[in-house]
Amino acid sequence: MKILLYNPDNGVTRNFMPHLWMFLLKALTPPGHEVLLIDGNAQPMDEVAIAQFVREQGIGLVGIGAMTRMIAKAYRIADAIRAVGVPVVMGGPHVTELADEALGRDGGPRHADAVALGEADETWPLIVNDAVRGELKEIYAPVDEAGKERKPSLQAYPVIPWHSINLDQFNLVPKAATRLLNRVWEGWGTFRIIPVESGRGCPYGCEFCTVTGFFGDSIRFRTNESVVNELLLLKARARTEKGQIAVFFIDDNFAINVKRTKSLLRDVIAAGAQVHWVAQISANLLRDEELVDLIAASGGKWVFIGMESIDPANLKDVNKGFNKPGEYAAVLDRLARRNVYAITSFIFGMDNDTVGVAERTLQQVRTWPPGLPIFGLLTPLPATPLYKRLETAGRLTRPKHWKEFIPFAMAHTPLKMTIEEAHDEVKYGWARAYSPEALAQAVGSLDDQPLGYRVNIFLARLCFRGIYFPMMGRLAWVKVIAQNRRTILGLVWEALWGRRSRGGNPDSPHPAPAMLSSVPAEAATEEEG
Ligand code: B12
Ligand code: SF4
Repeated sequence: MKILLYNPDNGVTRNFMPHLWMFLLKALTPPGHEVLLIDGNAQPMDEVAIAQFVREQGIGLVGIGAMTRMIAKAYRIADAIRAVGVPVVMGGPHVTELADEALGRDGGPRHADAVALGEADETWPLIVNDAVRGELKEIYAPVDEAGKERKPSLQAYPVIPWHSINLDQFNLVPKAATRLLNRVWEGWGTFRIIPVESGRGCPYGCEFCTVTGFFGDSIRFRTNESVVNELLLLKARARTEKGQIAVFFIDDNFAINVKRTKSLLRDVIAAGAQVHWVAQISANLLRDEELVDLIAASGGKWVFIGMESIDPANLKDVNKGFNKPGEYAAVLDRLARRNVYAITSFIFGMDNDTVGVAERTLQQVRTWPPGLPIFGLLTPLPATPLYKRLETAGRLTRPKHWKEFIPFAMAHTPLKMTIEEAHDEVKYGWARAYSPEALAQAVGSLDDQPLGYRVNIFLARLCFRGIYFPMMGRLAWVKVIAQNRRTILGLVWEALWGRRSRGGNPDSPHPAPAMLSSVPAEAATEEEG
């Protein structure tokens, strides 16, 4: 049977990384089937196009996975596929919590023939076999013989055949640039960020998060050997195709068991399996100097830290009191001393937030080593403790917000500001943190570092900017490049003619362009609304 696994686009921007579930389920599919993957973020398709694809390809089963924010699109696509007579099975966090919605048992239309609840590592092969026999059940739950919930062990993790999987749709180097880059900068024809998991589960139970409920508070790990082998496979692929591969360890808290993380990173180093990697680690676990040494030595470049707020009252409200804003700066300095930088994630619209929260947050951010701040709004995801609290208090303004997904829009009223004010805060955060002045300041704050680090921070910021600012078309890129021309010129200048002393090198035959590397921090607050 031909099977299609499909992940809808997020409706806002192009995702920078493929979704792991598709590769994992492909690897877990019983032999004898052909599995095709389409990630809507890389290959956008509408309902008509996907229905036509399914018909033309003779697909016998479609699996769709989606987060809450993509579920409306997922349902539309599922409807179109079912209309041409092909069964659809849906999985992932949203339908796990609201299976009745997908199955049309809540009074609404039916979108899926079957739903896979929770982790589907063990149920997926059963689903495929049932589909072959035309005997799909409505619900597949990961339970043992006694009907008790069973979380899959990750000890016998499948080998994802990264060496042979077609990853054409996931090259971050734009097609137009591939040929040029291949010629002038060997080894940069492709650049892919690949999701790898080393473990699952997080016991912290933050109020807005689905992870503790979904993966359970029992933490499970793959063996070090299986993770190391996967990294070696990816490294080998990058070498053969003369491209770059970076890994995103998608574990919710990569250092949740510090002892085990250290042992994994030591094994990575010993096996020569270092690749550049990113991982999510909570700030409290980054107090350990030895851990941070190992992060840097094993290829760690960026750590995603869910800081959420600089206000301890907010953190306490959402059960994240283990985050201590007072130690954020020390944690980030500890990382930056090893040239590891942070993606610092903030949530606005929390109960203790008032107007000006974005600027207050940015004032702190500007005192930290340069990183990639990101801003979102507190969102009541189904089945989270937050959802229940707001529902009970009658504060949900759009209780089924996912049915009509609106990016960066609140679904409840914050306590100390209006919904519009919360929206303005998030816009302000993105606009100021990624203004040309802020980008120049980030590059300038690394003035004592080699050029490579500054280029790295600049490119990372430029690309990350696309999470909020639409940068899909060529025109949008041209505009961004024009806005940031002074920083770009400064970096290019240094790459071509070497480092310029402050005020310009009097002996240089080339007059130095005005570099923005010395733009004062305050300038970053004076642009774009
Ligand atoms: C990596 C990641 C990202 C990446 C991008 C996603 C990517 N390309 O992988 C980044 C960092 C960009 C990201 C961003 C966001 N993320 Co995110 N992310 C994750 C994370 C940490 C890992 C996802 C993963 O690969 N898990 C491992 C795989 C194996 O698990 P899985 O996807 O759940 O798949 C299993 C089952 O669900 C099931 N399954 C899944 N799909 C299907 C389909 C079929 C057919 C079947 C049968 C089974 C099945 O089988 C799989 C194997 O057991 C999860 C948390 C988590 N641990 O899952 C959050 C998570 C998915 N993210 C979440 C959220 C909310 C977001 C953001 C909205 C955050 C924000 N406020 O900005 C953004 C939105 C991004 C966007 N694209 O629009 C939520 C989603 C909750 C929900 N109900 O929707 C999660 C669960 C975390 C949380 N805080 O609750 N995210
Ligand atoms: S620490 Fe992160 S993954 Fe764990 S419960 Fe909190 S938000 Fe979710």
